[in-house]
Amino acid sequence: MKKSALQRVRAEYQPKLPKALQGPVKLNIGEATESVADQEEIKKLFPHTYGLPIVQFETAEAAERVEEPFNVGIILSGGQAPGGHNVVSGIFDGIKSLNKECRLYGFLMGPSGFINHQYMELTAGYIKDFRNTGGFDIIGSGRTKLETPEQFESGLKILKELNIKALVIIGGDDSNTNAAVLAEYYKNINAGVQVIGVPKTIDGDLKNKWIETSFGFDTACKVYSEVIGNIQRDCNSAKKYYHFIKLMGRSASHIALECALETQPNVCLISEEVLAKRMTLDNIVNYLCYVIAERAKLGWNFGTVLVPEGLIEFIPSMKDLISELNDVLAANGAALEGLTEDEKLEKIHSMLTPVNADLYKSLPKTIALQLSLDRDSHGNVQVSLIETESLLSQMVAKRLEEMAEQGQYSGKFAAQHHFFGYEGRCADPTNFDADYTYALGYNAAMLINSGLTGYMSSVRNLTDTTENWIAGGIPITMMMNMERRHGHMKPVIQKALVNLNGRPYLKYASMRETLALNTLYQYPGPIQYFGPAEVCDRPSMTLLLEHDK
Ligand code: FBP
Repeated sequence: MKKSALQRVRAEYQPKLPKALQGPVKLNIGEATESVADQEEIKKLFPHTYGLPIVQFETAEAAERVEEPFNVGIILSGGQAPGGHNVVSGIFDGIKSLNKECRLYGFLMGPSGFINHQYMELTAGYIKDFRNTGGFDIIGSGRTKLETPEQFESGLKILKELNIKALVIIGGDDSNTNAAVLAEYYKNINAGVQVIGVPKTIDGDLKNKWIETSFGFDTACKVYSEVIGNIQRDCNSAKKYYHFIKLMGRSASHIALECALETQPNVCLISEEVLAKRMTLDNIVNYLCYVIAERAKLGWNFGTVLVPEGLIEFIPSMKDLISELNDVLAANGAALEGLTEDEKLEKIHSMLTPVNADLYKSLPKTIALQLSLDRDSHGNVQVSLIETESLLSQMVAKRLEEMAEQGQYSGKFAAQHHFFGYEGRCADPTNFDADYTYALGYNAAMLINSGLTGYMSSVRNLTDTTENWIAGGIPITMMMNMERRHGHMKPVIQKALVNLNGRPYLKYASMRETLALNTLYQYPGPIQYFGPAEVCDRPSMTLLLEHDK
């Protein structure tokens, strides 16, 4: 692989570890735990891994010799997130620090590699080229769900063949839920295999009291904030466009909120607020038109609007429409095949209940078609494929015309559209993510050596210096509750949506009116890997505010 200058120099970066992990470790065992809700049900479903204690590492006086070398397997699961490669190098360095003969195997292309026995050994020479880089290309990732006993048994065969004592699953809330189910399964059959989870996702929605942030969120938001800042400079220079910028985050609006705190756009929509206030699409459009009309009065026919990717599913009326569309499409797939676009729209329209049919008809044709696209393997609409940013701008343009006719608006409106998502998922990790992921991986190795299973690697106190980060493990069952998924009650890790009583949201809400009716853009600039700590090591605003910093 030909390397860029930055790649060559950045490869030399040595991620910082918390003090507790810098030498031999001692395990501190806390009190027994309970799940966050539905204790009885979760306990029944996880009889062997429920109620485990929180554990924390401390510096030990002397290293305990690890006589027997052991082997570890890893899976990268779901969407890419910056720092995954450093989790891998952290695990590698961690197990090698215990015994040079320990080996690390990577299952290829996500859980499917585990089930289908596709793997490779990760050696020092191979890992070297991936240290401090973004991406998951070291072994690839995939979205196969690891959830059936047949898959667990198939995986167990290869684990036994390779003499693997522990499997590390690096994934989001669903993958870590599955890690807990797998840990329980292996414990129940005495398989002699431990399972450890690592919290990953740029969406930032795998977090709670014990997992302060998922890795990748910091880097992805900084990439998006850089380009939003650049667009804002362009916007303020030419003063002729409204930029509608959609930001990834399948469900929660953490990314949009973080970028708003970093860049101070004129508007940032927050899906969780839309749901809480039971706002309609019209309410949102009217609010945008109010801001645009007020700015026009000041002579400003330009601005920026951040739109979270998942917005459409949080608008109650759209949610109802999408849900009915899911059923209609599932039941009538054959009848819709081969129709022209117009025929398809007409046919679907005729099959919807009157309220949903009206809403469907009111949507721009492109959006109605996007809503009628094939569902993912779980029957869900693929929100990242719906151009919400253009839906909003088209509806705004129409409404502004009406307002102009009624003498309520006299500006000019021209829109530009952007979608930022994939470009942030494989960026080279920030110093924060590089250190955090390396520590999560190294810590996972120590959890394995302590014989634990059903734990998530946890590194906390993240707004303090790396030295003072707290390393340990949290029983995954502790983060679980029961939720209805695809018609059945299932034990799952609670997804963290934007908390409307939390400091990050309240901070943005307190500035909102001022930002809308002024031009107070902030320009964060590109991620810096070398230079003053206040520029290079600063964690996300969300994390700082959540910890009252
Ligand atoms: P994970 O939750 O698996 O980390 O993925 C997050 C995400 O980046 C979402 O923000 C986005 O909606 C989705 O992945 C896109 O998925 P895909 O890569 O399959 O297009």
